[in-house]
Amino acid sequence: MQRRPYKWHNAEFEITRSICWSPPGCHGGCGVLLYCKNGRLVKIEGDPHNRFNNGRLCIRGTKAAEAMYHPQRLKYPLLRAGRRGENRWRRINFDEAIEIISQKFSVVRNEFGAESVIFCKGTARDIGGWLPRLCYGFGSPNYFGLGPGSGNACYRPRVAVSTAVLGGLPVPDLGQFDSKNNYDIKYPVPKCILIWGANPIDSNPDGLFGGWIIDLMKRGTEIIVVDPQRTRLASKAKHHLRVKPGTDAALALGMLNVIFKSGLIDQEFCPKWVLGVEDVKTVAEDYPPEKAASITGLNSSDIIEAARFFAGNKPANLVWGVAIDMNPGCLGTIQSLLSLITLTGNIENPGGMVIPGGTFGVKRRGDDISDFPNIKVKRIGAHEYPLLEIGNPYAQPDILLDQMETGEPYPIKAAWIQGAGVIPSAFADPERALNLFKSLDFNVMVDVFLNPAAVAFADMVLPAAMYPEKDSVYVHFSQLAAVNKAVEPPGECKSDAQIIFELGKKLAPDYFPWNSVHQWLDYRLAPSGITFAQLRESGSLTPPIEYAKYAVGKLRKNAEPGFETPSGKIELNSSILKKCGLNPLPHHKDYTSEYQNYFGKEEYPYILTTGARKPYYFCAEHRNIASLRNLQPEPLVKIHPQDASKSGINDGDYVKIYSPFGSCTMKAEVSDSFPPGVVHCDSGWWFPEQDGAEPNLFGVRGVNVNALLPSGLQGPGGFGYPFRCFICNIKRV
Ligand SMILES: Nc1nc2c(c(=O)[nH]1)N[C@H]1C(S)=C(S)[C@@H](COP(=O)(O)OP(=O)(O)OC[C@H]3O[C@@H](n4cnc5c(=O)[nH]c(N)nc54)[C@H](O)[C@@H]3O)O[C@H]1N2
Ligand SMILES: Nc1nc2c(c(=O)[nH]1)N[C@H]1C(S)=C(S)[C@@H](COP(=O)(O)OP(=O)(O)OC[C@H]3O[C@@H](n4cnc5c(=O)[nH]c(N)nc54)[C@H](O)[C@@H]3O)O[C@H]1N2
Ligand SMILES: [Mo]
Repeated sequence: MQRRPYKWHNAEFEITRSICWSPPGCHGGCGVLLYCKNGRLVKIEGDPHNRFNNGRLCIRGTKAAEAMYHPQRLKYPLLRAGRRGENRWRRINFDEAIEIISQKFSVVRNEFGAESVIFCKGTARDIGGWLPRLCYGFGSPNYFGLGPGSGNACYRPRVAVSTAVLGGLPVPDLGQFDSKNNYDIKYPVPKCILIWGANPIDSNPDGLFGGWIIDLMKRGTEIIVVDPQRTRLASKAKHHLRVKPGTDAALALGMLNVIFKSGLIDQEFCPKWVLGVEDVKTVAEDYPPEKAASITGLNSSDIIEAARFFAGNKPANLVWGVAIDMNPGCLGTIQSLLSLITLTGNIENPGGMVIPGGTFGVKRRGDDISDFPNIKVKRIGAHEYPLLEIGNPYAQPDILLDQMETGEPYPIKAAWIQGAGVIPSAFADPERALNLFKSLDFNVMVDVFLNPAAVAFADMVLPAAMYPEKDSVYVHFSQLAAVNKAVEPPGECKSDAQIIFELGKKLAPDYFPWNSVHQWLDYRLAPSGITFAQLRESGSLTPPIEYAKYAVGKLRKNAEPGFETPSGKIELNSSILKKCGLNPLPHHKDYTSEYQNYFGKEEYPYILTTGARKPYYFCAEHRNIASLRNLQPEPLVKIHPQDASKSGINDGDYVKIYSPFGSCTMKAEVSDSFPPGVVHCDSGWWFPEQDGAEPNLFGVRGVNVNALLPSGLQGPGGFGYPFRCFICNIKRV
């Protein structure tokens, strides 16, 4: 292990090596050098020695100090002083805060049961490693991911279905792993990357650095982009398939049809390791390219060419994004895409898709519920949606809202919300969600700024430290690294882990035996055999990669060859999905047409897609960071020139976007970056500079596109939501 100090001096600077992580929000992983002067962070640079980003850094990454030293930053615990919504607060100290919370939560536990307290995180990242222990240790099974809430429609559907079908989440081998240990295998540049519903060079989601794709393109990789939007990557693609939102599964099935007909199924891999090939073929026979073309709005010749190119150019891999999950039909899409990579033999091959072997044994997500025998009650949604228990289990937020309303089978009384916004991001039908959270007895939020939801329903707000102000550990498939503190946090801000630790000591002391968070860090790192002190000196560690692990029994708990599924094979006709009462095979269902037929194609002629990522904002964050806000001061709705002229809308006009359920108003960007018939609205907007008190709530109401969506539209299995395939109409205001 290489050793370098993690802190050093250069001229007037003290420099700390660290990892850019939330807060401020980022899925992160970029190595950074934090330049400090007199105890203040003055400059951030990408760390050239970190293999993840090789010195590169995005615009938000360079601006973290602006967030840290922002005048509106939360610095002390706040206790609500007025009524909820009045935005009046009283400063208290941390010990008082912890005392009040533990008393309130204990009362609920005694009177109603621990399950009546829910523990939620959002897209904020350095929480998931810690919070499950507090939740389960307290005795509640109800650990939620509210990023987003509706339909659990981010990442979790892909993890659950992949785990059911092939025993784990396959990730694209983009050269990010350390292949030094594989002496006989040289990393081959993938011939093709299929980028589907993802825009990784702007989003860099979940441990995937978009720059790796650009590096590979420079070495000859061709890309196929499936996205209605002409993204920067799409503009450089060999094939850009501008699929009609919500019809992805039909396209994937059309491609499978071509691949079967062209004899491009991998005849070495499939007979040995895959079940259900014939069943998938039968499904795909129903989607000849002409039919797929008419459903998806594409040309059949483009579908044929793209399918042949993908299947005929091994190794190929798949970079898939959240657009897949933002459709009630996501299970069918995910199954279809897993079929595409499996049937072309791009599983566990160099440059294809690999099922990561783990990050030196360290768990990214903290503890599992199974380690807490004290919990006898099932998670919310587990009864209705057994698939939730597979892969990366969370409770189900749509059922949560229903349960908050009915109190059945038991009441919900209090919520711990750490790094989640609730509105504008997490829920469709935001007013219903707001009212239901308001109906609880006691709500705590842990954040770095006061957001609309905190004003609307929090009774206490705790201030979290930002990443340059804390020690922590970054764990992801391609990297294990220390987050190193460079400066002291302001006021009484504490790291998320520290806050959880202090509350855990009170509420679940048996599960928090340590004297400090550093001891807890060492406990989490223990499987890797190194301590936090060693890790921070070693710098970022890249896990080794091993291919074809199925052949040598390295994917199964019983050490037999094969995949960690009931049959030991990849189950494209999935026995687990079948057992969960779900369609076990790839399939397509056009929900958007159903909505349109029901509510009228004339009244709602447009398909509404939302929230495609932009580099300068992270979900609902950064609207208060002046240097970023200047780049796009207000929310935009993208409308194709043809559609704009039909409705008499000019670039820069204010436009009302409405559905049968609600509306919002945004400024028009007339642009052909989305195809005709598709309207794109930004999501996550509020105006931190405006009045926070009700009813204004920082202006969140007029610009929240989620107000157009009703609740209850989650797809089969409790997964997927039409955030990217709903219906709307537009008019100039
Ligand atoms: N800069 C920045 N980075 C982020 C975030 C952020 O807010 N800002 N958010 C983080 C989070 S929470 C997530 S989940 C990830 C998401 O990151 P990605 O998974 O990369 O997803 P997006 O960029 O939101 O959307 C990808 C593409 O989906 C397209 N799309 C829209 N509808 C459809 C459809 O029906 N089908 C298909 N095939 N494509 C469609 C959009 O045009 C968009 O280009 O990014 C993370 N990283
Ligand atoms: N219409 C539409 N809606 C969407 C989406 C879309 O594409 N379209 N995208 C959805 C997706 S994929 C997601 S993941 C959700 C995101 O939904 P949320 O997770 O609710 O995202 P935010 O609203 O940004 O709220 C996150 C809050 O956490 C705080 N925070 C950030 N990092 C940390 C941290 O490390 N610790 C603590 N304590 N606080 C932190 C931020 O300041 C912010 O207030 O939005 C979803 N909503
Ligand atoms: Mo997300």
